[in-house]
Amino acid sequence: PQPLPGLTVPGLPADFVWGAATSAYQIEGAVDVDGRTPSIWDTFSHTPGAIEGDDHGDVACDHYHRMPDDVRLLAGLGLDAYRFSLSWPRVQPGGRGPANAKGLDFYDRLVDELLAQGITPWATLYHWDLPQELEDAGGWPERDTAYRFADYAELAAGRLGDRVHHWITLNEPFCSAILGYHIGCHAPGRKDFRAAVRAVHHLHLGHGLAVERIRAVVPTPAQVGITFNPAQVYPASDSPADLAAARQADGMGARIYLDPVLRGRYPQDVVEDLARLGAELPVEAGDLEVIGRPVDFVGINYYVSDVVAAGGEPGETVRVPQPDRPVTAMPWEIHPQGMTDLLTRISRDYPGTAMYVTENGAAFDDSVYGSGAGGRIEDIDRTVYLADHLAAVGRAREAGADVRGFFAWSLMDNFEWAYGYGKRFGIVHVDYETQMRTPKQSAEWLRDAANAARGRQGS
Ligand code: GBH
Repeated sequence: PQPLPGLTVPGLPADFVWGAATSAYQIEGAVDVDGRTPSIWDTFSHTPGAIEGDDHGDVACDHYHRMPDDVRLLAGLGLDAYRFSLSWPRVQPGGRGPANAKGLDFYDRLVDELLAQGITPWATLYHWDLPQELEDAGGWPERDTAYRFADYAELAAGRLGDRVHHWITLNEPFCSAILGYHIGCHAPGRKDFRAAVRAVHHLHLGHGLAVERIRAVVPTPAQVGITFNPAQVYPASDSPADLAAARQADGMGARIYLDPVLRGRYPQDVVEDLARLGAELPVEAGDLEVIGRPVDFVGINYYVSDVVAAGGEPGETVRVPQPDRPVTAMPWEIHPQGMTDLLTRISRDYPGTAMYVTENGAAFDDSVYGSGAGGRIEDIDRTVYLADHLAAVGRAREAGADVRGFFAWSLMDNFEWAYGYGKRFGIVHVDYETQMRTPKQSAEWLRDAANAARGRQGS
């Protein structure tokens, strides 16, 4: 059996932020409680065949009803910070008009419980659960959705901003736009590339408008950022065709998101690639000033890297599997060095960017020993995965990247989108029959590694 990784992660300073993350639809359940209306994920998950096993988030981890216990659990893990998301249709049913007091009350109580336990709340405003009414009006491909998002951001930040000082506007706009509107494996399940490209721009616009509205209502020291999952691309060979494919994949997977927010413009090569594919970013005068407003940090979610080659058709790129890399249960390839390369590359190409790893983690088929309160989950593979990726963050820091924290995905097993409940990313096990939570060995390791880092003199 593999030994537990050591607790000392080189390169992480004493004030490094250690946290865990979740999102609303993946854990809350209570989908029709206290005035919440459906989001695109309610509709999508109840579409037969859309989700593995036809699973849905109606109950999920029942976190809406178990929140105080879950916060106590989190406190027991000794982490500094908790990243959660707000359900837009809970806070503002239908996506328009006044706030729903009962919906906001839930997050108000969550924040107070966290602060009472000494845990810093990090609030994500949009982790993919668009109110269904706004999708019915056209969704993110429509410009109006960006304005609706800014209104919602102001409602949420206005209520919580006296206590929540860390705000993330969007989680992974790539997934919202491309998986939701182009590939169709995520809500709302559309398959329209041009619409997806419009969605990219309107997500960015919504972000920029929201940054301004949040800053207007949250007193200093508000920290406002956005979370991306930028592709980390390597060319399959040095051939001109593969180098061109890698450039294109990097443009569509990383720079189309990073450049407008961090440089205030879209990359010209991406604009040209899109034009060849018959798509266009619907940029209007002034949009890029709004989108390029300074952020305080960028959140980076990292799971996999991509080796890319030229495809058969001109302009086609293909992802080349790397059989020598071990895989998780997804099965996604494990490549910690990709995290180092991604973080150092961002710090080189976008100088001065403060980063937090807002998600990293893995699904594995956990072995559960015993049951009930005496149960034990020795998830050595997840523990090693987290340790190897934290070490990768340490190396990026030593190479000069300003990475200030790491949030494990996820605090607990939850609704893994199109994969349903069969894939478990938690550092805490959830028994979906009883809703019992059991911290896994990885949670204990993370707690001890965080403690070891805090005990060290600054580096
Ligand atoms: C995150 O997205 C989400 O923010 C979170 O809600 C989710 O639970 C978590 O990840 C785990 O999935 O097939 O090898 O090419 C992750 C986005 C997009 C990352 C698809 C992996 C495909 C890998 N993912 N990508 S591969």
